[in-house]
Amino acid sequence: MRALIVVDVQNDFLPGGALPVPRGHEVVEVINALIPGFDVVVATQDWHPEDHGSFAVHHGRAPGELGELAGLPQILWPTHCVQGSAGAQFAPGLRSEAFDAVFRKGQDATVDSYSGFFDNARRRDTGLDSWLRSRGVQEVTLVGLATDYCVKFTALDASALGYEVRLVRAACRGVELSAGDVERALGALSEAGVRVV
Ligand code: VGL
Ligand code: ZN
Repeated sequence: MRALIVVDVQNDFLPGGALPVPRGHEVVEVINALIPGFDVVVATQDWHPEDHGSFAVHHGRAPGELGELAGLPQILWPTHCVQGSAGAQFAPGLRSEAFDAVFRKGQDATVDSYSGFFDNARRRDTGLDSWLRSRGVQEVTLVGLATDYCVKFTALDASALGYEVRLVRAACRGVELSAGDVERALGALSEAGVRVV
């Protein structure tokens, strides 16, 4: 069984959103076109409480600065994807009615969660792994936002969990806080056995 994992294609990650990914909106039509080719389609949704510890405002710092959260280095982000807000909704036009399940992450204010499988401190799992396993999924294809954060860490965890992992480049966009972050992410993924197609 083959699954498509649609990572964080949410309004706040589109141009004009709170944490805009350059050309993030361009993934929507590419993902819609891929959906019919898969046995199951799941999505992740960044879903933070208002007081989430990754938000720069709670540290009296500027977005993009480095802080600490859960004992880990933490990039401090603009306030984004607050639970129930318009910014947390799926992007307009995305065929979200085709999603068989949605896994929300980043709900614990004390730790960030880039991967769709586990939080960054690996305290909790989202249920995505057991959901996929119970349906006999062995191969996963990753698409969405952002290549250098949530897509990257979801792909690395999928690979470590034993799935065959593919990433469709044309269906991902990155934040690129530093120029070259996307290329470096794709390099790290290739090295981990992810097939970038
Ligand atoms: C993401 C930064 C903060 C992502 C989520 O979806 O890649 N990046 N929260
Ligand atoms: Zn987030």
